[in-house]
Amino acid sequence: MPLAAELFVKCLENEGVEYIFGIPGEENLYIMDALLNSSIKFITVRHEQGAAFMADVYGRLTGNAGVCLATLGPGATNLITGFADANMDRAPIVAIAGQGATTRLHKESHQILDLVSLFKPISRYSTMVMEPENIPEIIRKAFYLAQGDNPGGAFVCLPENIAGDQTDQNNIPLKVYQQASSQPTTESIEIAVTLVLQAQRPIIMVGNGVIRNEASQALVAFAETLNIAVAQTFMAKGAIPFSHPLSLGTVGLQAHDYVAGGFDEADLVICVGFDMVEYHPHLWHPRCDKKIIHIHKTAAEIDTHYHVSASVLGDINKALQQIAQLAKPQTEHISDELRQTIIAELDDYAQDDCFPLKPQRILYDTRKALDDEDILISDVGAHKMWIARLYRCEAPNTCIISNGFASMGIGVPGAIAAKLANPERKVLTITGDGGFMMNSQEIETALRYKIPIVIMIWNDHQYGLIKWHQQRRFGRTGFIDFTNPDFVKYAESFGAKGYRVEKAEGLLPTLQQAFEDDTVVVIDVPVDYSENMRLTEKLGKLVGQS
Ligand SMILES: Cc1ncc(C[n+]2csc(CCOP(=O)(O)OP(=O)(O)O)c2C)c(N)n1
Repeated sequence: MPLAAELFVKCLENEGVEYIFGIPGEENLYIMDALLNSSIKFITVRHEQGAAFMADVYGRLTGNAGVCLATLGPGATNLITGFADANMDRAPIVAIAGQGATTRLHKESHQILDLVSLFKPISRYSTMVMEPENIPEIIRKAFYLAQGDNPGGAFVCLPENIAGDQTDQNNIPLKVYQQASSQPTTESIEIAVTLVLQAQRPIIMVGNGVIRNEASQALVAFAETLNIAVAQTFMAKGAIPFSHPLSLGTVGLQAHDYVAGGFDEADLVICVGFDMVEYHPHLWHPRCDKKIIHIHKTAAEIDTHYHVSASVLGDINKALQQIAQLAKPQTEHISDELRQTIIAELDDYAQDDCFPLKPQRILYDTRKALDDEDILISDVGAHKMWIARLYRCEAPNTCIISNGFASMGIGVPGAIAAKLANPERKVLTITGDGGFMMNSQEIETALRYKIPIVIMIWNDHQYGLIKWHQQRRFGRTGFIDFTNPDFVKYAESFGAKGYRVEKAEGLLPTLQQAFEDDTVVVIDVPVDYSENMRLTEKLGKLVGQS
């Protein structure tokens, strides 16, 4: 008779799980042992937070839930930040934790926490296996909900005594299926078409839902057919190529985006796959004076500034195709002032030889070093704001920014997962020195599994974004300074390569060399963040979320 842990692993295989990221513990010994006979590759990491971020980015890039695993108590709590990040960024993730035996869960007991309650507010589903025969249903439900219309986190814990119980041979994994998206109703399409026909100055706002639902092509066709310009949120970068004439660029950083992004002059905002956690509607719809069409798989959140005139729910591809067929093209579209400003700004700084380097110069050279399909993973901080604004992203899922939960520390583990999911592409993470030190230990993981990634650190010895906010709000700063290790020596001590950029012209050749090195490479790039306040002076206060 198979053990419950063996059935559990069979069910994961049945879901197509390729990797599990995690750290074993005493209470999940049975699972770890069952994994020895499995096709699933276990990636042993150095901190459970790293495992959760890896699962987060793997889920976001592939659409299949990334899986992370920890022991009970402290192992499970260490998963929380990366797991919450995935849940709020709507990346499918399944977290598995061990749990103490059911004979001691009712009382104070070593390392016992009520894990189901702990994960409940940050997940779509949180449960504990109480009987081995429930495992097929629980695993199916976890993946079904994590990968559903509103994707996110599912948490399952397995008490150690249940894991070691025997289970019936007939207890087998359930058939895997994902409910097909419902079709938008004719009535909702008609209402949307009427609004588009009535509009004088429509604008499209794209959120990550377009990329998640593989609707980027349909979106570009929709925009072209109707001649309507497209603004993208941070997490929708690449939904329409930056170089497309109808692309307005990425919005959501500065107060000025409301004007430069074209929202000020718009009378209709067509929100496609837009999630409110990313860019609060009061920032782009302050006067509540526009009509909104909401096209998504899930219903719109209620918000004073997001009062929708039409809600087209269901398959996003179908919705876009059907509306485009029935509506008429606009004679002119909102001007791409924001995109033109960005092109001009990048060109202005292309040869800037100041040292430390300006963010604009770094991103200009970074774009040169990466092909359109290569992947850039941003960490969280001032560098993220610059990446969101200036990185010219040409294809979906090639610039990964966490903008829902927006947790520091995602960069290094995220790059590892991105490379595992896309071994043929170059993967770069840009991180602040603060965020880098939160999960830098995963350099060892990347080296051990021979996962070549390039880590570019914007070195300013400070929590740069917080300094930016302090300068703007109070005109003085505090509590943001720290010292760094020698990043080159630090990298080398792991067996990775380390480079320090010592002049502006040095960056591009160093990046090119780093990708040729085909190992884990750390590049220390001193950055000049005095540009932050200059941007604020030019474009108004920073509204992008940290
Ligand atoms: C885990 C976590 N802690 C704190 C914050 C708040 N926060 C956002 S950005 C930031 C500073 C980031 O500093 P650094 O990594 O050096 O990047 P920089 O801003 O200098 O580019 C902080 C503390 C956060 N988003 N996530």
